[in-house]
Amino acid sequence: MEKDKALALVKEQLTDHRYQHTLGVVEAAGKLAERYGVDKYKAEMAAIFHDYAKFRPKEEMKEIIQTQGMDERLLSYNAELWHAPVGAYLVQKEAAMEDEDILDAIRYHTSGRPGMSDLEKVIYLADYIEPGRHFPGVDEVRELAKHNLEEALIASIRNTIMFLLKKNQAVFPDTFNTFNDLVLNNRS
Ligand code: DGI
Ligand code: FE
Ligand code: FE
Repeated sequence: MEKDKALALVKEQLTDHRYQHTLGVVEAAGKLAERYGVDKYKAEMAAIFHDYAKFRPKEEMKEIIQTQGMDERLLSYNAELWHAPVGAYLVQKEAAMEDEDILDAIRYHTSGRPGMSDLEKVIYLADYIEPGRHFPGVDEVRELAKHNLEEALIASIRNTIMFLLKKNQAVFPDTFNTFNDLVLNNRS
């Protein structure tokens, strides 16, 4: 698929603000892909589509999770988690995306998962550090991302977990498991 075609499909699904965020993720993902030897086309495609399902009605997302064999534990946690796996499903169904690496990068871009591929790491991180993000701690992660993909990813997941804990929000187990997996396997 052409990048422009993909962008046009996504633009229809998003608000202008969210589309601008998506363009930021594409830019960040392209740079990270070059830096860390990840397929740039796949990184840009996954970035373009990563928030495809962001504005689907909750009821529609819930039904897709229930009928398509997805992890139903998601339904007990924050609905913000749902657009990632549902997005992977809809991008395959509605945009005819068949590349499993790209679909996995979309699927796991919010929760992460243990054993993430480099492409998945690039998308998770690009989503966190894209130029339009301004939350506390993001500059430190941007610096880490220049030198070490794992260190940067660990910092971004740690920040996300701490952010949720401070708001007394439940943390999806995969997010903790991803953090543990990265810390335990990060040689240093
Ligand atoms: O879709 P975006 O806003 O670009 O970013 P995202 O897909 O990373 O969504 C992150 C949101 O999900 C963020 O506001 C935190 C929220 N969230 C809620 N519960 C969890 C969670 N994020 C993670 N990683 N794990 C959770 O358990
Ligand atoms: Fe997202
Ligand atoms: Fe995003």
